[in-house]
Amino acid sequence: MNAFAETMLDVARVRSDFPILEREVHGKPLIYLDNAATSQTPSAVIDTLDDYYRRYNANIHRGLHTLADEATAAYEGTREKVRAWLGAASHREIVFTRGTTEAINLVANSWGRANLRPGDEIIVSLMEHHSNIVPWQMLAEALDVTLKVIPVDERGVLDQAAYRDMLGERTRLVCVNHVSNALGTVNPVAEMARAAHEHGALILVDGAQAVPHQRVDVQALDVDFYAFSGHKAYGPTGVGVLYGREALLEAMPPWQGGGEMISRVSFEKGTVYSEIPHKFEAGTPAIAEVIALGAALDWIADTGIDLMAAWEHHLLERATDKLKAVDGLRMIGTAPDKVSVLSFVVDGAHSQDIGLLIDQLGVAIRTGHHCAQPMLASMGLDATCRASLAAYNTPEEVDAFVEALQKVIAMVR
Ligand code: C6P
Repeated sequence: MNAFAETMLDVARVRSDFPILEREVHGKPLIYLDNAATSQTPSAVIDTLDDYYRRYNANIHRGLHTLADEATAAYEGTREKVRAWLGAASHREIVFTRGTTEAINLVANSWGRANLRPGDEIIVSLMEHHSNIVPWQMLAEALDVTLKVIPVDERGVLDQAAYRDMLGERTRLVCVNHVSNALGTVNPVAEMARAAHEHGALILVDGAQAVPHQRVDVQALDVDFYAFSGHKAYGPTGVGVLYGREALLEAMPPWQGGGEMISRVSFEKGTVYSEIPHKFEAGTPAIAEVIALGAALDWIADTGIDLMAAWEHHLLERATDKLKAVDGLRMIGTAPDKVSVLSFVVDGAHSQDIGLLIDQLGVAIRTGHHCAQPMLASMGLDATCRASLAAYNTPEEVDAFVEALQKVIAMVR
């Protein structure tokens, strides 16, 4: 038991920030273990959304009235918070998107279409979420670019030797997640970035599962692009972030046209685009959600990301030990460096049946392919059960989850 984490994170206080944790499901206290899909939102985030619509709902930029000024200041204030949170050099490097998926599609459609030529190579890993596979497949098909796939060992660890062998003079971009949503593996992205750069390639990191669980510093990692979603980091849905190095974003063409992303439009003289990052934010953005993402980052900062990480690690170890003792259960993803995720299959029990029945006992877990079909298929699987942790989970919930799981397994076998 990690006595440090036990004493330092006041989990009762953390939980009191999340009204939804008080609800019951099927007459049982909710045990929410689907945090990798979407984490719950603290009152501070809910109140920020509410406050925006009650007090200063207005479209941002260009407005001359007070409400527009206030909304713009709060929106741009979040950009600065995200910059500081990711350790980016400039707020110009922070683009708001709808989520990780849109951030990756932005890079594929803008940087990819402007820079890739037939015969170029993009490296992705086998353990990517579909949102870091499909945009590259679409691009590869359109531009006659080759996709190479880094293999993964039976523990769920990327084969770094194979990766280094794949890098070559045709490699233009490496796309890898910081943390795998299906396995929980933490990938050595700083080391992978160094190797990519040695070959003159760029690296895009999908940080959707990393930002909620660990400190991220894009300059220390020395990555070129980094993406994450608000709704997995205690923030609202509909908002995400693309970090991109300033020089890269400057040189990239816009990928969506419309309002906000122009400084002048004329049929006679042509259109002049806005400066970065606005060049990549066409149309009215998710203003309230962006502002509330700032509140989520404040909440994480106040709670303490290191404390949260230590606490979650303690829960992960406890849950792993208990699950290992369950008869016929096989953990999927046993990398030495893992966060938050417990993926598993059980002999003689369908994952979907487990998910449905355990819900009846108040426990929310996810079952299926977790949008990582290539990874699961390589392990001979089409689905797993996945419990994923957040800072508000408790050792008692972990114990109750494993107890409920035992009951469910006894019912379905
Ligand atoms: N993973 C999960 O249950 P969006 O939908 O754009 O916010 O995030 C997509 C995404 C990208 N990368 C990783 C590593 C992810 O985990 C996700 C979302 C959810 O695991 C939904 S499938």
